[in-house]
Amino acid sequence: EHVPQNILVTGGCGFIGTNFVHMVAEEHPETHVTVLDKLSYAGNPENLAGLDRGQIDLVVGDICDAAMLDEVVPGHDAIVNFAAESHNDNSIADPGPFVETNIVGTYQLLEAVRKYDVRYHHVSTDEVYGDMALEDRRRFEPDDPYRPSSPYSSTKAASDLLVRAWCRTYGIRATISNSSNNYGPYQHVEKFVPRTITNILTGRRPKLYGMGRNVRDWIHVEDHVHALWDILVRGRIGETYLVGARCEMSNAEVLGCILRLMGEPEDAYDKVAERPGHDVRYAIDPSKFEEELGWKPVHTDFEAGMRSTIAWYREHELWWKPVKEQTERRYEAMG
Ligand code: NAD
Ligand code: TDX
Repeated sequence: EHVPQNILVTGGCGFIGTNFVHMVAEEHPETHVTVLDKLSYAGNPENLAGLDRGQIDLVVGDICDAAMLDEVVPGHDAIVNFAAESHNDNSIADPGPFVETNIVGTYQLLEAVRKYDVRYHHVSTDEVYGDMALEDRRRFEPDDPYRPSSPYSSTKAASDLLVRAWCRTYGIRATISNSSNNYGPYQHVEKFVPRTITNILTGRRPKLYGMGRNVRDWIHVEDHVHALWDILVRGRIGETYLVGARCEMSNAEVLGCILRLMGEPEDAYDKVAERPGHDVRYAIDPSKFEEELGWKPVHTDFEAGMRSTIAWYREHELWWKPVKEQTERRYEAMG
């Protein structure tokens, strides 16, 4: 077990990164955190408001900027990389930034890790494995082949492969985690769960892509960030860990749950055009991770987790309201 003293958290002003930094602030006050974030449309520095600036610093910068990394990386004993373009629909509309940040950005981080001998954890997604048929009862396992479908997931897959190669060839000390779909506080309103909640809160009808039969495997973000800490501190170098909470649900079921909890009629939504190339089903088998590191999800009741997530969006209108209109306009422009 090695508890890092000084972590660089890239993308720490986004959804999962913010939750990770809050967890470290609350549970590991002995660990200093430098957040490095470009503050793209998805990053909000207000997410760090109220945290002790003696423990948590913010540097605004781009992970693709090697000269900046030469300034910032030395002195840190670990990097946890959340910085990414993360939204599939955006990647379909304009893949360029995904290639840049997800692939080139990871490459620049790996070069800095190699140069300054820093422990590296790479936050990735179950989407690198592609999808499975609804009838298929299998779940993804760590050694399954990579078969990404979207521009987003293909750039995440590429970044994972760079990490594996740098580990084997240069002996960098790295781990990778591939988690399933996260939900919880601080998620951008472009994503399905917060988009649905804030559509209802602003008098818009939620949108369901296609028939809504696509299955996602859901994990509460607080469970994910605890898993990441465990991997950072106790994970085996070179390993890939699958982080999930065994919670497969169709999009129609998730939407139905939100409508019910918010007191809306069950048919108060619009069916809209299918996402091009839409992955049918994701499901991961977290057994190896659970057995090896003794991690267990706490938020095992999806409805309870969703109730508290809805409450968070009700209470934090000032956080999401300023970007809601532009997000919906962007969806309209995508057609
Ligand atoms: P997000 O889009 O909410 O946040 C990304 C953050 O990275 C933002 O703060 C943004 O400003 C920053 N960023 C973007 N480009 C950057 C750059 N070039 N340099 C520095 N900072 C940059 O994403 P998220 O949902 O928190 O996802 C974090 C990571 O977790 C991503 O790698 C994503 O692929 C992975 N992941 C997400 C989910 C999920 O359900 N959200 C599931 C599995 C894996
Ligand atoms: O309005 C919507 N209606 C809808 O039916 C939106 C925004 C989405 N959907 C569907 C598409 C997906 O099947 O809901 C499902 C979830 O969509 P997203 O929230 O866009 O997530 P997904 O594409 O599954 O990817 C997410 O999980 C894996 C994250 O955005 C990725 O960063 C992560 O890697």
